[in-house]
Amino acid sequence: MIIRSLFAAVALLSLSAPAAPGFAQSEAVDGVSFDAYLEVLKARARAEGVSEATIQRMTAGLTPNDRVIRLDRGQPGSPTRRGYPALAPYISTHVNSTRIAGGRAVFRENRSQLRAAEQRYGVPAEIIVAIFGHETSYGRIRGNFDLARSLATLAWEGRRRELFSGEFIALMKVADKGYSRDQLVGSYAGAFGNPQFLPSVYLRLASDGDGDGRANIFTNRADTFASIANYFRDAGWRTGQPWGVRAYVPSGFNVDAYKTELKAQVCPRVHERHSQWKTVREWRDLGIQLQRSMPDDTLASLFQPDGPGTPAWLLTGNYRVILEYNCSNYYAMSVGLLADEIVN
Ligand SMILES: [Ca+2]
Repeated sequence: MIIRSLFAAVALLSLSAPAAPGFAQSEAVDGVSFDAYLEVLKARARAEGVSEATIQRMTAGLTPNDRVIRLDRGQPGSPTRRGYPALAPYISTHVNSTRIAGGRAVFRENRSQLRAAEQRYGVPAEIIVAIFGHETSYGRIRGNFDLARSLATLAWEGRRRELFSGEFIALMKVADKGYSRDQLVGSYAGAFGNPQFLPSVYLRLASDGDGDGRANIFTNRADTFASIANYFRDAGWRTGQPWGVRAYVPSGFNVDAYKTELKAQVCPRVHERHSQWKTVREWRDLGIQLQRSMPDDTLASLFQPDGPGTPAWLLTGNYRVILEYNCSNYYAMSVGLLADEIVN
């Protein structure tokens, strides 16, 4: 709050008086100057083995980007106590006919590359394509923020310094592999390429799908598919298990009676909406019917996001893997449903 009002006061000041050259609207939580903090980042990159040439080309002329900070602060927080926005309208805008047609085209046109990723990592092609569609509209919208500038700005500004300084150093290491600063552009928060990986994720999980020795997630589809699939395998995707199945809840069934009592450590507001885990057999014994069969011993949680009388799903552990990519029930449901549309 203090930061926010300080920011507002500085913004007002900049409206009432002409800005001096180099005047930045934003400032760091600890008052350190951007240039001083950039020297700290550069020293750390050097200490971690990044070449001097890379450090210089990636940081030349770097200034803080106020727009990045504004966008970062404008991120919606947790839902209000009034409840969660409805899922159905979100699905109708995100799993629309354009996106379904786009996904089917990608699926058709890249069949052999997708099959290779599916076989190597055990992750279904349609899930890979659905992630590609959600992250960048199948590669059309990858973002054009200078990643070095965005990450240096967010690290310097300091509310999540640990996260963003680490990502800045990771970006230097990505650049050191021979990617130019012009190539290293993406979202305001540092995600880039077709799968919108953060630099640290790139270093850990980006994969070479076409065997040329590089993981080019910017323009190479085989590499993009392999990288997304590797992310999913790493996050624990179980081969052969669906993400979830539409379920029919008998009238009068009280979904709330089976609410989970577990408190998730990461994004609890997302997980608190799911029921307890039960096997498919147990759910069936309670009267829940499945649209498609799943083995009786599959563990699943019941999710009826929009309340009684609206669609419900039984979600498996693979749904939680989609949440690892982006922890939002809206995102994960949308990815799962798009994947289903792509192959059905
Ligand atoms: Ca490659």
